[in-house]
Amino acid sequence: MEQAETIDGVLLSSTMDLKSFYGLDFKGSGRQVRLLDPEEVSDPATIRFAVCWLPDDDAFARYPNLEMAMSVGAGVDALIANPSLAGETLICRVRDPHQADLMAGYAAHEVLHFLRSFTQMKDQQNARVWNPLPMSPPKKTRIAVLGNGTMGAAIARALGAMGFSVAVACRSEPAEPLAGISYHSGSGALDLACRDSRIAINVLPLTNETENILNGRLFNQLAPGAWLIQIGRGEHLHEADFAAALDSGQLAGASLDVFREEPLPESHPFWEDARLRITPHIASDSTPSVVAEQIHASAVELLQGRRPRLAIDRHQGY
Ligand code: OXD
Repeated sequence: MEQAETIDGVLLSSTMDLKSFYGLDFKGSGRQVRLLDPEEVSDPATIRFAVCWLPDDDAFARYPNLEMAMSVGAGVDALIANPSLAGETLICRVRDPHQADLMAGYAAHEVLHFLRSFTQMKDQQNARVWNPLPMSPPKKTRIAVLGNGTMGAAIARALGAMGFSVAVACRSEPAEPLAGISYHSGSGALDLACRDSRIAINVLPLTNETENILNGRLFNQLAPGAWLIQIGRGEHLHEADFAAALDSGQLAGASLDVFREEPLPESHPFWEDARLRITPHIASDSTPSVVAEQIHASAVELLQGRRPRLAIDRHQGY
């Protein structure tokens, strides 16, 4: 009987055991797709794709015939920046609707925490103080969502459903705009979305154009005493401008989930700043079953000589 054609991939991560975390075992799939840890690879020339999360700088150098590198997450910035990944190798990402819902949940939680003064409520509870604080109706509260990919769209939908006045900054007008949401595209999009917003939520992809985009200029567009929810990438934040905006009161504080260096070093001043709410890059995670399914589908597309549907545009950076 003729043997089914197979395609081999390798798992590359400097921080996690991808196989056990995502349950990446395609044994039940007719073994059309095989995934190996680097130490299981006897002939690197047979490896046609890699599944990655924060691979080492030289991780790809060993595999001369690599055609695709796939991120187990939504972000591909670490792959684009990897010096050992050849320029012509396709880059793919997972597109997980459940991950977008998790992201929306994190954003909604931080929005309400700030707007409904839950930190003060906890302080008051600790001091046995009964002191209701004023609140403003969601419709009159403008929130800027920076980015309109899978994550941004889910956040805008969730906040819109809660009645907030949501302004989305996007590269181009969406094909299917959500009712009740205002969209700003083109060169002035960020300024327009941020103008007079009480909260800015960053979910932009990290590209050369968006590095340091959370800077003094953007903070100054927001309403005085605004809140930043930073769930994009650490490199988006201009830390000196951020410190200045906190000290001037232009920003009341921020929820920070991503950092230039992760884990956030113990000596970093963010840890001690009472104006900040810090979480360890947990705003969302991709769902293991979706990751496994999308890796398998992309590998099969490659095997069949088709461009995987989850391939990104390297030029755009996402
Ligand atoms: C991702 C992330 O890229 O979790 O998916 O940051």
